[in-house]
Amino acid sequence: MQINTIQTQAYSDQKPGTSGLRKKVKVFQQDHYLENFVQSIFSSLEESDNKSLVIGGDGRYFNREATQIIVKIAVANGFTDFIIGQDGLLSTPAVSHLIRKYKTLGGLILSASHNPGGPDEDFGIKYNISSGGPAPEQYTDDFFAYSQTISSYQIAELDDIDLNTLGEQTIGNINIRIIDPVDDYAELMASLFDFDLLKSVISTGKLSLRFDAMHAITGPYASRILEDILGAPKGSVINAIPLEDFGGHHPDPNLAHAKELAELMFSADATDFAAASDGDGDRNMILGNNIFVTPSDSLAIIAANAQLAPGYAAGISGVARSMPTSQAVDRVAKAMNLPCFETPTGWKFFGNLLDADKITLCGEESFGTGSSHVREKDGLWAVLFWLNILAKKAQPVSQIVHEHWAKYGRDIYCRHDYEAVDTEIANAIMDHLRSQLSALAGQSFASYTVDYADEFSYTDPIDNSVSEQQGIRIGFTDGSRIIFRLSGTGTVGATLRIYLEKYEADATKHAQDPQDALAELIELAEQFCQVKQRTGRVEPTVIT
Ligand code: VG1
Ligand code: CO
Repeated sequence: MQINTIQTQAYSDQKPGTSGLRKKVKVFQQDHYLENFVQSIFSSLEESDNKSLVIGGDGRYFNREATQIIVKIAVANGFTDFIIGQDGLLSTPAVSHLIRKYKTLGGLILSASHNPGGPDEDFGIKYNISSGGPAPEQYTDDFFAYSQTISSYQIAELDDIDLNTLGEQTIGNINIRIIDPVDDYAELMASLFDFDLLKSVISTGKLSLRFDAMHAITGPYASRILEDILGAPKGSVINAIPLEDFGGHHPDPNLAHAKELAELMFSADATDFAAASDGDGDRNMILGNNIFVTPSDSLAIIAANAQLAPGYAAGISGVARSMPTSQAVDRVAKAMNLPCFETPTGWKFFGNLLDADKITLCGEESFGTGSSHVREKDGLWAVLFWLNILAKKAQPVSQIVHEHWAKYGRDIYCRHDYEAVDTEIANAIMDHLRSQLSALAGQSFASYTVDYADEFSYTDPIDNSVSEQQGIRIGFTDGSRIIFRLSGTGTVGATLRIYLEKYEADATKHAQDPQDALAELIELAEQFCQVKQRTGRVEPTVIT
């Protein structure tokens, strides 16, 4: 087989963010852009005898072309065994599982997750290591460094591979296995949850549900598991066909982008349970009849009820949450006498804790929940966990949530995002915040007194690696917090995220609307960061 060396020029902007390299499709389509980055990954990896890779993506525009290019570059770089999802499709958690199950060196995920897709929208690529988890910063720093000086890449002269036909294809010493994207994942889910119990309540209509796949990757997974295996009536999974542009929407499961589903759940036609997932299937939004469960509460409730699912009946070793995620899970950990870790934003920071069995469950406020079953957050896993809890407890979602709050108190929570802010203005906002930090502790603002104000820095307890500048935190003496950070997944300008949290022990105040309960903190946040004043915006782009 002919291997060609192609001369190229480095691009200066291939620095991976919170979750891989994300850019507009048009950026990826520039000459040699994708090739450069893929070669930078392979050239940065340590020499290994393991020559196998998993490849799959969320089906967005450019997924197929990118898959073909990656295979050819991988072959030229010595890879001989490939596991690829049919049509180039695999969800992020499914890739993580396949890497672990088939012990490949790693995997490439083609996705920009919750970002919109299409010729004028976003594409992304992420490398996962042999544990199944996202490449930690030591890796991504190397990829970036290599990409800045790359002068050539290697590519094999191969015909495009047939992505549609299941089974093995052999080309010389190269073995390519096209697999059903759902089979292995469905088997894993059946090993963790009580499928017989779930089937008995779902197929009989005792527990009605709606799942919005948002025309993204979880369509095939949810249709198979919820409808075919567990017997939910056909049509329970909506927007089930993956589309290259997600039907023109943001495949982002939150109250703003999964609006129809949210409206249904607050109407007379509400089902007992509803959920949605994102572009690549790792996020989840949980709703019950007349209630939205924040991701932070969802993590806490799953932790408190973990023993109800067979895969977790033996107990959990500990929990972790990203720093901006509410402290709801901390309260459960304390009551259960479990270790609880606070990590920077991004799933890669949970990897070491999971590998060392310091934690079993972890989550992020950004609609991400997961466990040690894979090394990614997992949307359908969270849905099945909730269904398992509902089936066991035989109570409505709202009762479970309110009883949880009554026991632990409620961490009233919301996030305000200002998207596509001019980068210079966004950086100036962060600098302005930094300049205030040293003087804030002890000062009072309205009914709040600042307890601490700092910039979050994380030392990984397993490998002692340090990650700095992971968000600005202002904590108050009553446990309330305001956190500011800039997104690392956006592709246009900068996105400022403001996270607001207030603890309420009094059960008579638990039914409050978060925007009302948090009004004073929302005003204070503006006073500290001046985002409205500096951008002229009157309100956040998205409130979740
Ligand atoms: C966002 C979320 C973060 C999540 C990341 C990847 O990052 O805040 O919690 O891990 O997206 O999720 P940022 O840097 O934009 O805040 V996914 O589902 O887009 O891979
Ligand atoms: Co995602």
